[in-house]
This record gives sequence, structure tokens and C-alpha cells, in this order.
Amino acid sequence: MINRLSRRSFARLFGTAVLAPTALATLSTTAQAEGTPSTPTARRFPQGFLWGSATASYQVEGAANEDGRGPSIWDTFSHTAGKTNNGDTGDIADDHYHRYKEDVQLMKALGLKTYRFSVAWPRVFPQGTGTPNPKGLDFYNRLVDELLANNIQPYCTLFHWDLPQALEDKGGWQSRDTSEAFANYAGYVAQHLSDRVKHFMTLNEMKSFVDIGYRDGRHAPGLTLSVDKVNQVRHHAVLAHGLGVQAIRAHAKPGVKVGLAENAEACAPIIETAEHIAAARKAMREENAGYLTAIMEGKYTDAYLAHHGANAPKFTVADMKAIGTPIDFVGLNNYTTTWVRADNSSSGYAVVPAPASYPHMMSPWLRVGPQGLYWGPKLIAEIWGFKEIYITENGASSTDTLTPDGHVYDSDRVMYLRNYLTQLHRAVSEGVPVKGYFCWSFMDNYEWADGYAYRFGLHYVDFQTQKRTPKLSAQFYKEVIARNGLA
Ligand code: GBH
Repeated sequence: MINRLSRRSFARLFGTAVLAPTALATLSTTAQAEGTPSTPTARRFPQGFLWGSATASYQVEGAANEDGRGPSIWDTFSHTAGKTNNGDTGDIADDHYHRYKEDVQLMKALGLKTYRFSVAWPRVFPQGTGTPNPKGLDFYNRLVDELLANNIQPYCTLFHWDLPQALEDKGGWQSRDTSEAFANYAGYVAQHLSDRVKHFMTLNEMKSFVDIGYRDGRHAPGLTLSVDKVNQVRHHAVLAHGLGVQAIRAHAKPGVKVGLAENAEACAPIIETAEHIAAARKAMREENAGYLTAIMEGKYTDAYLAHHGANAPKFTVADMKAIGTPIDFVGLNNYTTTWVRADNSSSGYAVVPAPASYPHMMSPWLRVGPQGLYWGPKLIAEIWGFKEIYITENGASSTDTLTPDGHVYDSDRVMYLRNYLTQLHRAVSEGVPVKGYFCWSFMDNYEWADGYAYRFGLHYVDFQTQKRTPKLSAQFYKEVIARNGLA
């Protein structure tokens, strides 16, 4: 008892739970053992806040050639020499396809209320269109049943970048047909899962797969298209989202909610004064004009069209109407903050460039800016009047190492998560309607072109043995969930 009490006061003193290393192995929580004491400084989240974690099909499943799965553009890309770090592929990844039951038990041990996964399109339609492969969908039936049996709500993403190679061979996202094919596939999955899955997200991070896959060539399919062509790919992505929303609504059981998971630039005022805040609000619309803004408003902004001139996408009135189909929730993937200041230019704002000394996590792009989790959802709610927002991804890479006695002391990730969640708390305590948060990622996985060297998991994965070990950050997150708060 004395031991427990002193641990609790220690936790209060330092604003978080500090546990003896031995507690890590069992993931016990002080909050559960002692009830959740409420203190004036407790920083609790709203009741029913949905604490979750996320993964994506190609990054965790493995079983690349099983049960009739067709190849995706990531199979092709990762098997092309020189495209990924160390030549790593997702052939085996976390072997989650075979180990999902064990993984759901780890989710349960963490106390997750919800889990966000993605369906691999080429498992369900190996050729992208045509005859569905029942064995492919069966995996997701099993996964969803297992989650529900353990009281974890499934949140399902329909496209997290693993486009069927057969569609890429016919032009991929350069072709409008892919948008239509996506809608058919999305409607089919919704029809079969919506008796149990109540939240669907259409596409994950259009901005990433379009810009990095079709413009920069660093992600599959590895193209470096001209600006006009990239703009058309972008248009087909937002169109796929809109047609997908309509198809899901047409085929799903009543009461299903539809949204997306976009890594919108989270624009934040570099100084919190009225003029810089006004600048951040303008930036939020214009910096996301090709993606989230088009979806929210059913049109491209004048500045976006003027900027691209003759290179602007070709579209019809009907396209824009489909793109603007109202959605039930916005999912925001957020890792970084886009700092903005007021400026005398015609746009009224300027993005503040990051100095070389700017702090980042293991991934060089992952510059630490917790305020995105406050300003991102706050400005989205303000500008577009949104009532339901989720943070569909947030997390960090770290140079995790397993100690000889089997621990991972990822204090940098704990610090990162605490800082970001503090800003998220600031948002919800002001009434910004954020309903849930998904930590990326549930376990270390295939970090796309960076391969397995960049770890984002709450669980450490030994990719030789597939052993999962909860990191210190898992212990931290478990405490957050159990307390529904930060202290
Ligand atoms: C998310 O992307 C993805 O949804 C998820 O699959 C991924 O594992 C996770 O975050 C962690 O990265 O090669 O220098 O051009 C986050 C946004 C956009 C970050 C693309 C990495 C590539 C940087 N990502 N970016 S670079």
C-alpha cells in the first residue's frame, strides 16, 4: 500500500505515471489498481473519448501471396531494386494476417477502445475490378469479429496506398476509371462489413500518395509526372473519395458514418495574436486547396485554379458535386505543424520555413510541432463547421533499442506523445469536437520506402521472430487510456 501510494504521489509530482521497469512486462496500470483519482490538474478528456491505434494493410499484414491476393503497386515498387531502404518489402511485414488474434489480445491489454485498420483492395478484388475474391474479404470478417469480441470498435480505411497493380497497368490514378473502380470496391466492402463496422474512411492521405507517388517518385508507383498530370491524378483521388462516399452510403446498413483520413497541413500561427491567427486560418484553406478544401467546399479555390492556370485539372460540374458530397466526420493524420505568419502578400499569409536546427524525430521529415493537434482540428471545426473530428494518426519514429532484459525505453516517443496530447487536450477542453485519437502505430511495421529501420510502434517487433514487446510508450499510453487523461 505504501509503495502504491508513493508511486501515485510520484506520478502526481511529475505529471505522469512513472512505473518501475518490472511493471512494463505485465502492462499493469496504477489507475486501474487504484481507481482514477481526480485532481484539479488532471487534464481529463471528455467522457467516452475514443482512444485508439492504427495500422495499414501493406505495412502489417504480410501474406502477400496468400488466399488469392493480387499484386499491388507496392509489391512491384518494393521488389524493384533501389526503391526502398535495404530493399525491404512488405512480403512478410508483421505477419499480422496470421497473428491477428495475438495482436488483438495486445490491443486489449493496452485498453484500446478502437482500432483503425485498412482493407487491402487487391485481396478483395485481385484485378481491381471484376470478380471479388471471397477469401480476401474473409480475413477482414475474421479480424472485425475478433475486435468486437474483445470490445474494440473497428474503424475501417478502404485505401491505404496498396492499389491493385492491374489498375496501375491501365493508368492507375491517372485514369478516371480508377476513381470509379474505387467506388465499386468501397461499396462492396461496406455492404459486407457494415453490419459490424460503423465507421468507414475512404482514402488515407491523398496528399501523400499523389505527391510522393506520382510527382516525386519516392513512393509507388514511382512516377515523376508533369504538373498538369499530377493535378489530374489529384483530381481523380478527391473524385474517388466523393464517389466512394456515395457508394458506401448506397450499399451500407443505415447508421454508418463515412469520412476520410487526410494529412491536411495543420497550419498554426507562429505567434498567437489575432493577425497571425487570421493568417493561419487563410493558410489552412489554401495550403489544402487540392485536397481537403476541395472536399469540404465542393470546389477548387480561385487561388488554386489561378496558380495552376493552364495546368489546372480538367473537371465537370458533376465531378465537383460528387467531391463535395457531405461527410460525417473528418479524420486528420497529424505529425507536424505548418507554422504561418501574417504577411502583406495577396494571400495574406506566409509559411515560416524551418531552420536547420529545428528538432525532429528519427524520420528527418518528422519535425516536432505539437500545436498542430490544437490548431488543426480547431481551424477545421471553425472554417467548415465540423461537428465530428478524429485524429486518425499521430505518432513518432524513434531509434528504439531492445535492452538485453527485453525493454524499450523510448522516452523521446513518450515526450512526443505527451506534448501532442497536451495540445489535443487544449482543443477538446475548448469544445473543439474531437471524438477520438489513433496513435500511429500499434506496432513497428513496414515504413514504406524507409523499410523496417524506422519504427513507429507502441510495440517493438523483432522482425526475425515476430515477437512483440510493449515499449515504455505503450505503458504511457495505457495510463492515458485508463485515466482518460494526462495526469
Ligand atoms: C503516414 O504518413 C502514413 O499514413 C503511414 O502509412 C505512415 O507509416 C506514417 O504516417 C508514418 O510515416 O520521403 O521525405 O518525402 C505521414 C505523412 C508523408 C510522412 C510522406 C512521410 C515522406 C517524406 N508522410 N512523408 S519524404
